[in-house]
Amino acid sequence: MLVIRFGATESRVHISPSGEIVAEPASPVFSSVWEERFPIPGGVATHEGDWVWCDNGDMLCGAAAARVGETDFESVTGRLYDALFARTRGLHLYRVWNHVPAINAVAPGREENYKRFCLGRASAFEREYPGDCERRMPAASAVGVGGDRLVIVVIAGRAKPEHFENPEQTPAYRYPQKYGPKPPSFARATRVRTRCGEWAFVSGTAAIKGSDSLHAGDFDAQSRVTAENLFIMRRAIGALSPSTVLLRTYLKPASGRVSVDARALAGGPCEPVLVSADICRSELLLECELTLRTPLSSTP
Ligand code: 3EB
Repeated sequence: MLVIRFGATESRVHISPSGEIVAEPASPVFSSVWEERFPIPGGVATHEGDWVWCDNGDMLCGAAAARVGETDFESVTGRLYDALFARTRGLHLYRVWNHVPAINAVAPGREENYKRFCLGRASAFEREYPGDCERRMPAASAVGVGGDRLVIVVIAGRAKPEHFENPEQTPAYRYPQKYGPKPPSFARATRVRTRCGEWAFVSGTAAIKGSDSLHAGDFDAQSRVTAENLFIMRRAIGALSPSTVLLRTYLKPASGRVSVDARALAGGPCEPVLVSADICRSELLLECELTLRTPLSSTP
């Protein structure tokens, strides 16, 4: 079992007494539900350096938290990703969450922290999958978090997943250089059939068409474009009739909002979690993501 719990005052990851991997990013919550639970049964949980892992032979989940500072943003990101890749070798990545401290801050003489994070992550992808990076990139999100620890959470597994792009958005890994020296390393959605059920993950999704942010400063207009992009991705991943739809929304504190129309954003009923977090592009006021899950019927 993987649990992602918001509302902590300091980011940390740990193994619970019942053997669950628990990631607690230091982000305030607005919703009454503070955590998302990913029912990945069984497995043995272990500590390995910055990471905690739980492996049930079919799916592997992990979480890490590590201090990052002005001088070492790229190298700490690279170190965490190198360890992630070492542990998931022979498996496929399904979903990665990145919680980046001071995400929009710029240290003197440096790029913005998000761009430095992207550089560290992209370099690690290239080291692990030379010449084959893009096909390996799973659904992901990267948002701000309080404190000074970079938090990374990952779900991987044996079964080969399918990755999807949004035809109305430039693939993030081909964003032009103005968004940073190395583009973000993720797919818009990932779907996989595992022994623990069928999963689909829609990446952090915002008011972007092509590679441009739309409607700077207009929350309602950004919400409409975000809902449309989520709908496009739900259609792209196909006829999955999920028993569970988790909607996580990140609201930028500066948006002044504390609620959203979850049903409109998810395109139907969902379990909404509403988190306060800065978004990687400072003009974006919200970002949403989906986790869809269908248990496999007992007969194949
Ligand atoms: C975007 O569409 C908005 O860097 O991993 C969304 C999802 C975004 C993932 C990442 C960034 C990331 O580009 C930002």
